[in-house]
Amino acid sequence: MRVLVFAAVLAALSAGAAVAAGSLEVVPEAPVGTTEVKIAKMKFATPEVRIKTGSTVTWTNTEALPHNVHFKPGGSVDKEVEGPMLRANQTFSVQFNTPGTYDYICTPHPFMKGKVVVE
Ligand SMILES: [Cu+2]
Repeated sequence: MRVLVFAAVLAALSAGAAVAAGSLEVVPEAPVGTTEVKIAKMKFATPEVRIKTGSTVTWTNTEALPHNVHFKPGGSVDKEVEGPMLRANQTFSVQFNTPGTYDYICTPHPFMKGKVVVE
């Protein structure tokens, strides 16, 4: 799944710099200054974070049970982004390029909810 996400990002990048960056962009590594959201006890420990446009959020699963981060179309989300299942201590990073409110869930545990407010 991780490979598929990267392939999609590479395909998007190779489509040309003239194409505007999407509102959500999966990035391969946690950049310096990223906003961190830990996943613990079947919850997103910081369920709402506020960031500046162009900033990155990195999720880290801190427990043995696998979780992911899944944005479904709606609200400010214009295309679905389903992150890979994260095992313990694995991370997933997304850069937000457009202001708005981005709600997300964990695919296998849809009661796990979070939101990124991009200002
Ligand atoms: Cu989960």
